[in-house]
Amino acid sequence: MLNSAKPTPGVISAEPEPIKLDWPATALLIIDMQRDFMEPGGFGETLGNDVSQLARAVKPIGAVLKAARDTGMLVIHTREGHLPDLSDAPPAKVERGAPSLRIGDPGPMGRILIRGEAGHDIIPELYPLDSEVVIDKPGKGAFYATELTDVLEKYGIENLLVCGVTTEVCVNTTVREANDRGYRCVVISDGCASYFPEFHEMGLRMIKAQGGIFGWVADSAAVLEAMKVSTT
Ligand code: TIU
Repeated sequence: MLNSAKPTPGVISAEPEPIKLDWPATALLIIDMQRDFMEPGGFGETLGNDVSQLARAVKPIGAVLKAARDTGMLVIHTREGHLPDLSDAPPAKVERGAPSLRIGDPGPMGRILIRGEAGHDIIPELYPLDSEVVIDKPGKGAFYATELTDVLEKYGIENLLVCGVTTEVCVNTTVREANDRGYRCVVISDGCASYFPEFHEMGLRMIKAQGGIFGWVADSAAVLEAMKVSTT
């Protein structure tokens, strides 16, 4: 755990300070744990990245996901991707850089970052249950052009446990969007990963700096410890 002090039951040992959450008003938000980012042959690799850097987040997310399922917490998964006709993919996104394959091109896991293709799907280890919410998003943030706000309002959610990939891209963008909308975000440090370890580190520091300017950061052990009393 980040803080060496003994945790108070139900309080997450987080930085910059411990935080107690109202559990029924808390959801687990898992960002973009898709084959396109995690596996060779997908979008992440076409951008020139070493996708093996992301594998470390799977187990911690799996542990928190299990605890969320056991305690009946609302679980929301997101997937970044586009419609087959690319009508929701801005040219600025499709055309940028010099990837080996562009969004919509055929790859080994189907068309790159296109909804319904194998690469767009969530990795088997963290596959959503039918009862869980899956948000398809065309952007980096999970609020932009999605129904996420409606879902959170419907379930009375005020707090988000956030994890997924990548730390400085879709996780950070979503946390910033959530912060502006008034949600408390606790980012699970070992449940996030980046193709660039130094960006992961800085991405987390940016969130918790200045008194938690965007939110709180805690590791999965601290979150799991606090969740033990979530239903008592
Ligand atoms: N490239 C990169 O680091 N991330 C993305 O393109 N999307 C997400 O972070 N999901």
